[in-house]
Amino acid sequence: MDRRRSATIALILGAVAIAAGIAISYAIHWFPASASSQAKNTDRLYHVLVIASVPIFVLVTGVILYCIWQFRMRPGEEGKDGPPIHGNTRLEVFWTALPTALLLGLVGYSFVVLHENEKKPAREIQVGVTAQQFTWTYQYPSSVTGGAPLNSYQLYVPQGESVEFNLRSKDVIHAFWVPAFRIQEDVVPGITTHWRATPDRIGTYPVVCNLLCGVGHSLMRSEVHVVPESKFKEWLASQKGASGATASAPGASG
Ligand SMILES: [Cu+2]
Repeated sequence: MDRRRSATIALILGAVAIAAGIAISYAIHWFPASASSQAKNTDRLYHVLVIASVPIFVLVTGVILYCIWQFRMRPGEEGKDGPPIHGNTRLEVFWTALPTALLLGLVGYSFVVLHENEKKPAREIQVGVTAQQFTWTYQYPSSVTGGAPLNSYQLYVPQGESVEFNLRSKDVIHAFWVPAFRIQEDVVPGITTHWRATPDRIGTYPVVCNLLCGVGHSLMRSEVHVVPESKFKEWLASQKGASGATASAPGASG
């Protein structure tokens, strides 16, 4: 087989492998439901990273497989050594410059996505999140309830409205994670950390503590209910007069 023909076959095989890799990354749903505008950005970033990574994976794996086959030791070559090679400047410049440009591009794009996800919008409601071994409670200030502050075991948020979650811990370090929103933040005793999301899909999604915080860590789960604005107002009204967090059962949060 002449060299041109081998190169053509290698290129076709490479293109097929790249197409298959990218197709699989789209065909399989790796992630839970996407329920916030931040989740859309994060998922797009993931797809860009996969599309950039698959051709490199195919190239590196292809070169390795080719070399294993082409330069394998044949019978009678046991005592032989490879030819002495003192580098290849053009190749070295190429394999330094290309990954550098690619990495800078991807880092730049990641930064843009992160910046976009954390940007403070003009309108935003505040919700307090308190972590305690092994349960979550949520605080709605007067600015949200329009009356007395509310403390609840339930988390309701209105669809389409940016929410800043102010995270506090009563004991050890926890992590507030809503997989459907694609954001997670540590909850650290002594300080208040912040976490922002704009829920954009009606539904009920898991809230998970994602930092080993003690024996009940695996039970430290809760739910976030994304509801239309009117339902949110209704829920707030229904909670009025209820005496704090004792108003509703903590459920499985133990
Ligand atoms: Cu925890």
